[in-house]
Amino acid sequence: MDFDPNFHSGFVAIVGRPNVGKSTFLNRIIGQKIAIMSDKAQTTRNKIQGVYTDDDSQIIFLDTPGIHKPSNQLDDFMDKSAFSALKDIDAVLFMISATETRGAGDNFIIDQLKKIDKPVYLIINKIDEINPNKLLEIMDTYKKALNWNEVFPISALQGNNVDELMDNLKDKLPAGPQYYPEDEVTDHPERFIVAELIREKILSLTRQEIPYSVAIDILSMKTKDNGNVDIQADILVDRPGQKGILIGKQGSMLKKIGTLARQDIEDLLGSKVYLKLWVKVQTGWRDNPSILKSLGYNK
Ligand code: GDP
Ligand code: MG
Ligand code: K
Repeated sequence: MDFDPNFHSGFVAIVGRPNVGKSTFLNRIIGQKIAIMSDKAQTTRNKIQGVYTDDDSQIIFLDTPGIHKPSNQLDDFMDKSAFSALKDIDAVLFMISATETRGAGDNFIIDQLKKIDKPVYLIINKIDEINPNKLLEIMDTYKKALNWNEVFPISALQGNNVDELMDNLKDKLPAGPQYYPEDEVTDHPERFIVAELIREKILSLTRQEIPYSVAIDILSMKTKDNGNVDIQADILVDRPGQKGILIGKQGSMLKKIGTLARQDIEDLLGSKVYLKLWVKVQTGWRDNPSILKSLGYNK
């Protein structure tokens, strides 16, 4: 690998409660829909790696899942993957929302961050929603919580102060190689992103708040001679009632999910997509290690 002493690179973890704007931030700086967004909490289940590259730097971002109390194996997995990620990183962005008061979730994360010996930035997001007095108040609330390396108020949505944050971050990273080719925006297989796009549609179309009871299993993904992509996937649910909801009256819900997901997948892959979905009841999949493993939760 070429080594240019003026090139800075490293791994940066983004942590923070659900819905503070982590995915919005990643999407803004990387400019591609690789981190899945939703108004519902916990959409980002796996850590998604986004790669930012410019002339003199490369930053590999880890978008970690929301941190919460473990209650089953999947939650355990999430906690482990979120914090094992912190060992190999060069800096952490701890993001909060200016519109929310400091809570137990924030304190839990701060306690974890105390254990690591890396620069930690406090990112106060959504400043477009508040007035300057409120911002000072928030800074005061967090000032003594941790020995922050930097404090950056930003709006991930509107872009305020985001360039300044990125410049600062680049300076802080060590001289290092370009780990990934420039055109590679994620090192996750396309399958994973496709599954997340399908899951995103399910969460936004069904109003139920059952964050973990739906999983997507991509059975096959094939490019045909004419360039079209054939995708077959199972939607796994926990209970028969959920199957009914997802299929809908005469299949109407499943059709809607399929249509919306297909459009996004076509945008992502840049080819015509044929998407076939099935709904299957697999009671207790969340606590079944072999199913979790087959779905890619095998860290
Ligand atoms: P995540 O769960 O931390 O990844 O949060 P998301 O990026 O999914 O954002 C959650 C919600 O907050 C979405 O509706 C975003 O549009 C919104 N949001 C994110 N950043 C900002 C911001 O800077 N300002 C405002 N007003 N809304 C934001
Ligand atoms: Mg997210
Ligand atoms: K979210």
